[in-house]
Formats: sequence, structure tokens, C-alpha cells
Amino acid sequence: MSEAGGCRGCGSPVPQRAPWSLVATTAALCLVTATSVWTAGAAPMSREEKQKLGNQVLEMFDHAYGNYMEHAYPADELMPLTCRGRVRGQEPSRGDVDDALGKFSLTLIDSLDTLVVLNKTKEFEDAVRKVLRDVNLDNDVVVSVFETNIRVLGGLLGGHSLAIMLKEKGEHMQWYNDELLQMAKQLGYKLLPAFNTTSGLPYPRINLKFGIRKPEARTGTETDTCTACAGTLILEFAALSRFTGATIFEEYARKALDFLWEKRQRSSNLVGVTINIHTGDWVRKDSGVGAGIDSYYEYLLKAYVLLGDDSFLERFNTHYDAIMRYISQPPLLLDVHIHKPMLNARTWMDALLAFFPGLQVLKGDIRPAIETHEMLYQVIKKHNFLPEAFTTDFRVHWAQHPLRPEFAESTYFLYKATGDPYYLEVGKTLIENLNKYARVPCGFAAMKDVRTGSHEDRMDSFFLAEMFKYLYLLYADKEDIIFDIEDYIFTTEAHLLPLWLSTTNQSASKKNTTSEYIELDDSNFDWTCPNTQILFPNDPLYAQSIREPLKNVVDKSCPRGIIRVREESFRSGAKPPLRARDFMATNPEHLEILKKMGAASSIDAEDGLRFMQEMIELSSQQQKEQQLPPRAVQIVSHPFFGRVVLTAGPAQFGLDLSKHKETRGFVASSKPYNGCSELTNPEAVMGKIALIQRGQCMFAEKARNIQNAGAIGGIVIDDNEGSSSDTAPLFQMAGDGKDTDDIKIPMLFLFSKEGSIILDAIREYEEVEVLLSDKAKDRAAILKDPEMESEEQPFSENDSQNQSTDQLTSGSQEVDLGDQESPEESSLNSHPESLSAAAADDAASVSPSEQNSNPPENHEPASLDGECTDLDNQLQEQSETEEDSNPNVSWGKKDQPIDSILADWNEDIEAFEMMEKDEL
Ligand code: DMJ
Repeated sequence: MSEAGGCRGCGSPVPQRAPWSLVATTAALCLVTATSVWTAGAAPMSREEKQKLGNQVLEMFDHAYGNYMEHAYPADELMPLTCRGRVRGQEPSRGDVDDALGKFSLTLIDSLDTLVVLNKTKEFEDAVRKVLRDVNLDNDVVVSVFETNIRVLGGLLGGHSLAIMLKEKGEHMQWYNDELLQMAKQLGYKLLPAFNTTSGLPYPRINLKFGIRKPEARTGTETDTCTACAGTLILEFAALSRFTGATIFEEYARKALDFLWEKRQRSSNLVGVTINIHTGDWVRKDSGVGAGIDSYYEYLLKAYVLLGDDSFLERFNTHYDAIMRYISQPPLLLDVHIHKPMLNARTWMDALLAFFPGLQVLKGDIRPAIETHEMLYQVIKKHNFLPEAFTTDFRVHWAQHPLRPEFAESTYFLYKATGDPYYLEVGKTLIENLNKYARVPCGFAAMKDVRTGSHEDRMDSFFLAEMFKYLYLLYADKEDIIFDIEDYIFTTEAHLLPLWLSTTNQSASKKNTTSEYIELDDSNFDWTCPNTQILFPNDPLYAQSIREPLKNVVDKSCPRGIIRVREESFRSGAKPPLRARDFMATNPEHLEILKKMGAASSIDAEDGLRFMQEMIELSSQQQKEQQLPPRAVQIVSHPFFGRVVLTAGPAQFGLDLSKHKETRGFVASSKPYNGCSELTNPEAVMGKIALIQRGQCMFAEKARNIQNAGAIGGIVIDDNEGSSSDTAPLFQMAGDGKDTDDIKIPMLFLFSKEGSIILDAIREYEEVEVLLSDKAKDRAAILKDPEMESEEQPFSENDSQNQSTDQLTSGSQEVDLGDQESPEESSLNSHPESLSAAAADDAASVSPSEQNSNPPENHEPASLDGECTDLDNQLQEQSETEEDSNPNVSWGKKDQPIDSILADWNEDIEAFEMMEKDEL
């Protein structure tokens, strides 16, 4: 069978046969057909080129894994900018993101099966020994049940699966005696108390040592969980049951899935994003395929493939039908309301939904997979990475990118399904962008802001678990992998579970009571596992022909609010509904319309709801517009060569870096370091970029003092020790309330952590050159200095783990600032009086963007006039056609009772507000 085969899950409603054998046969057929049919389109890639790219992936993995092992292990994750381990409690809390960290060497466990896929058997053997020797699963730490399941339990099971495979081959792991499985079982039992709810849905968090109930546990008061959090357990828990014979795990995971299924919104067959674990009420009633729900759908289909239980396929197909009816607006996938699924709940999409084309391949529904994937690729080409969220007109909504693997995953599956070398070229772009923009001397850093190219001190474990696996497999031929990948299924974290589990220890599935066998409706299989003869009907250009109309979808799209429009208004020629952007409180006609909304008909109620949504969006947009976008400080001297880009806050005075060429220069600390009086070391800062500490006077005063000393720019470093752009909202420096036109130099602000990266670099390398700009510059342009060019080597030859010896290291040594007052000496701790001064400048002249820690949107128009209408029309037409042809579509139209709409009104508005605040 093959996850790789692009036709996994090929549905036969015949449950008697082991599902994997069915799938394997069909998948193999599909694959052969897809590969052999490919004769034209994108130029085929030679075996040499594929090998070269595969080797590049191996080298990149070594760089990431090697630096983790050298500088972070046994910590959970590597912090690639400061080159040290992230230990929970020792770094400022990042909120929910930290719930994945359980002091159990997360990255090592998450990397185990990647080592085998990448043919690093010796390293795998070493890694397993380290896990067995060092990892403690009994820490007094509260972790996310979902993350611990997919990363740690999944990692241990994936490691075990490949360890027994290697042992059986007789060469490696001969000493192995199921130790990883024993650890997995221990962890499984630790997670079980989370399921102690009346619903059977697990609590979102658990204390590894104390469970849920004990007072020491510090958890157990939560009432809500996300659908994906409760619905993404079955693969790992069933595998654990089937490997060990302890049926309880599979039973618990099945019970949670059964409950979610029961709670689906019965008319739309959609599920919400969050649910109350005690009452089963939907807390958030918006529904999509991305954040909060994604892997629930993934696990229904994959549970069918792994366990052969038809009820999972039936559920998946029912949901899939609803998704394609309401959420899918090719190439977009837009969240809707579960009760009113014709009404969009958002005007933006999140990056997590990039896995969906891969799942559609598994389902066998290739056309929309190609379309959505192509749209995502266009977004990536524009921003180098997929921003965490982007609007329907493809502007950046949330600018971070934590090196997520979902798009690589979908690229891999689409290549397997189509054999189209286009997808190999897509993978090449991903590899190039990772090396060009995310690679730093000590690993790969998440993007803090895809628009500026600035980094975050973060390399999540899923980057090693998933990204390298999918990229390597994309270029690997069968003989490049030491086992048959088609005998395994990928979990959501890309851990490998053997398909033979489907026929082992099936007793838990027999005990399953709620999901009785349902006679499958054959029409559900229209979408499933199509014959590639139909998919690519003698047309090797099939995939290309689907992609082609979408080539300019990002560049040529227009800003658009709610895409889906009601056919009635358009058909009847009625007045278009009042939109928030047109609303004027002084216009009596507008006030009249407003009063009518929600009072007369479901259509008016819908208009009102949309109007409220738009108002909320508009007001949050206006708030954002008052913010300046972030800026970038890029370290360009040896050994960074532009690789480290720090997120910097802008100033409301001085040179505007978005309008002028970047400022480049060596840095020098000003004396006094706070820059609050005439500098006593003008010769040191003349022609340089002065470093100044925040506090004790206004920012504008500091700027004038360094400018008078001849500085060409200034970087203010926060004196609040430990502050970081990872955890604090974007900060902008305001003027002093007077005319600041006299300040001509650019001024940027760095939080303490980013500032200390520069200060550490000075300590280590003395001469540090930086670039102040609105956006990180291309390294090729930076290297125009011939001296640098001779020092810089191509990353593939020079950036091995060995190089990390001359990297930045964290440390407590002070920066050698000669006779200047050192940053540490003048820090908050040693000069408590600076606290009030800093607070004074905060209050008086600083305008932090507190509403939202995410950088503001790019408000440039996304398109040129005259190029606007294609997609809108296309989508509108399509939406209309779909509804015309589908008599079952009734939502948001005549037959929805007005009472139910009105009853939901308030909740929906609250939900919109919550969504605004929601973190991915
Ligand atoms: C991974 O941990 C898993 O794929 C999860 O299901 C959601 N996405 C992250 C990586 O982005």
C-alpha cells in the first residue's frame, strides 16, 4: 500500500479484506500509471539532478540536527539565533506554543524515524540509545495532550516501527528489545487521565507527573479543547494498542472520535473549531480545514486506511462532501459557520490548511488539490514562505512562518499522484528559500516576518520530523530508501506506522459500540481513488492545464471582502447590501437599512451579520493601519553574511527606511551608553551605526545626540532584560511631541534578546557590520564586498556542523566595550532608577502596538486596475453554478428559520471577536 501512492484510502466498502492490501494494489497501479503517463509539460528532472537535490536535503538536515545535538540537546528545541537549547521556564513564556515542551528532548524524539528515512542508520542507533538513556517522561510539567501525542508518542512509535524493521533485516539494532515501545506505553498511560471527562473528549493539557486531578497538577480547569486536539489521537493510540495488546488506548481514542461525530452540526455536517469537553457544546462555531480542525479530518481518513474500519471512511466522506460544498471555493478554502455554512466566517486563510491538498490526493480528488496547491505556491513565490495567515486577496494577515512542513507534504503527495516534474521544481524552490532566507549559522530560524525576512529564535521539532522527510522522499527513488515506504502510513507529524497493524490485535475495534457498520452510500465514492485513466485522460498535460489559469491568481487578484454572494440579490437586480466600508453614520438611508437588518427576513439577518463582521474587521484594520511595519537589522559581516535578520521596531521620526535605500555600517556603542547627553566618544561612532540603550530620556533626544556625533544610524536596545520580539508586540519609537524633522538618520529599536545577539557578536568578532532596512536584502547583493565574497563559501560546502564552532554562543560574559559603560553595567538590574526613566519614555513617547502582536498588513494594493475581476467573477460564477446544480444547498437561503438566525446573532458576533484574537 502506499501513502506515497497518491491513491491511498481507495475505498472499497468491502470490510472483510485487510484494507492495506487493497490500497497497496490500487496505489501501485495508480503510481505506475501516473509515472508512465507523464511525457510532456514541465521538463523531466534527470536522476543526477534529483540526487543532487536529495543530497542537499541531507546536508540541510545535518545542519539542523547537528546544531540541535551540539548546542541544544537534551533541551527540547534549538534556539538557532542564540545557539542554545530552549528549556521551558528558562525563557520568557510564549504561551500555548510552549505546551509542546515537556523537558523530554522533544526534537530528538521527533527526529528518530527521519534519521532512518534519510538513511542515517548509525545516527538512528545512537539517537535511540540517547532516548533510552536520557529521556524522562515523568517531569512536573504541564504539556499539551495533542502535541505530546503527535510528536512524542508518535515519535517513539515511529522509532519503534523502524527499529523492529531494521532489526528484522539483521544488520542494525540487533540489541533492540522494544524499549521505545515500553516508553511509548508509559507515556500512553500518562496521557489517559486526560480522558476522564463525561464526554470522553480529553482535557487539552496534562501534567506529566501529576496528571489532571491532583492540586499539584496545575491543570484540569479547562473547559474547551480544539476539535483537532480531541480528534487526532486514533493513529498513535490504536498503534500503541495493537503493538502492545493493551486495548484501552484505542478504545479511548475511538470514544473521543465517536463523540465528535455525534456532535457534528447535523444539517451542514461540519464541526466547529472548539468544543466544550464537558457539555459537548460548540464553543467556536466557525469551521474550516486549517487551524483547530485540520488533522481531525486527516485522522478519519487515515484511521480507515490503518484500521480498516469503514465507519471512519463513512464519516470522512460525509465531512468531505460538506467541505467541498461549503468551504472549498477553488482555489480557496474559506472558513464558514457550521449553522450557516453559506456564510464565510473569515476573509483569510491560515497556513495549516496547506496540508489539505495532500489529504485530497489521499482521497483521490486531484483537481482541487492541484488548484489549492498552485494558489499556495503563488503566495509562497510572493513572500518566499507561506505566512501564517493571508487574506483572500493574498495580502499578509499574520506574517510569521515557523518553517511549517504542510506545503512540502502536499507537494510530495501531488508529485506521487501525478508524476509531474513541476512538483520537483516546486520542491527545489522550497529548498532554495530555506537556505537563502531561513538558514543561519546555527540551524534554521523561523521567519518572524516574511515581509521583512526577519527571524525568530525558534526551530520547531516538526521541522525535523516532517520537512526533511517530505523533501527527501520527493527526490528519492525506491533504491534510495532502505525500506519500503509504501508499507507505512504517515501520521500528522509524519511519523511512520506499519500498515500490518491493521490485522493485529483488533479487539479494541470489536469493542467499539457506537460506530456500527453502516451500509455505505456508493455515491460517496465518486471522489475516491479514481482511476488515473480518468484523472489524466490520455493527457499528460492534465495537471498543467488545471494550474495554468491560476498562474497569476495572486498577482492579479483584487482586495475583496466576503467572496460568497447571495444569488438572489444578484439575480433580482436588488440593491446590493450595505457594506461596512461604505457605511456612514450620518446617512439616514444607511441607518434605516441597519435597523432593518435582522428584523425582516433571513436575507436581512444575513446582511446584518456580515455587516457586523465587516465592521469588526474594518476597525481592527484601522487600528493596524496606525502602526508602522516592522523593520530589519541584518548582520552582514563574517560569519553571518546576511544570514541573521533581526526584527526591529520602527521610529516615527528620522529616515524612513521604506522610502530610502538601506543604511549599512559597522556598529559602535555610544558613550554614555544611554545616549542621553552629548557623546564623549564621537570618534568611535562617526560614520557608524550607534548602539544606544533604551531609557532615561526620549528616543528623539538619543537620536539627536548620536547624529551630532556623526553616526549614520542608531539602534536602541531595550533595557528590559529578557524582552524579545518573540513574546512582545511590535514596538515603535515615537517622537518627543515636537518637530523631529531635524533627525535625518534612521533609528531602529531592538528588544533585549535581539540586541544581545549584536552585542554578543561584537564580543566575539569585534567588527560587526549591519544593514538597517525595511526588508532583509538578498545575500548575493550583500556580498558585493569582494572581501566578504572571498570569505563566504557556498552553504552546501561550508555550512556543515563543523562550522558551528565559530558561531554565536550564548553566554554571560560581558561585551567588551572598552572604557564604556557596559550594557550589563547599565542594565535594569544594576540601575534600578532606569526603570522609572524607561517607564517614563514608554508612557510619554512610545506607542507599542498592543492590540495585536502580529505585524500589520501590507496595505499596498494587491493588483493593478483592470486586472481585478477575473477571479471574483470566476468564483462567483462557480458558487452560483454549484448552488444551482445542487438542490441540497439550502443554507442562508429561504428555508432557514429567522429565529434560529437571530438566536445565533450574538454568539456569532462574539465568535468573530474571538477569532480576531485567536492564535494559530
Ligand atoms: C505539525 O506538528 C503537525 O503536522 C500538526 O498536525 C499541525 N502542524 C504542525 C506543523 O505545522
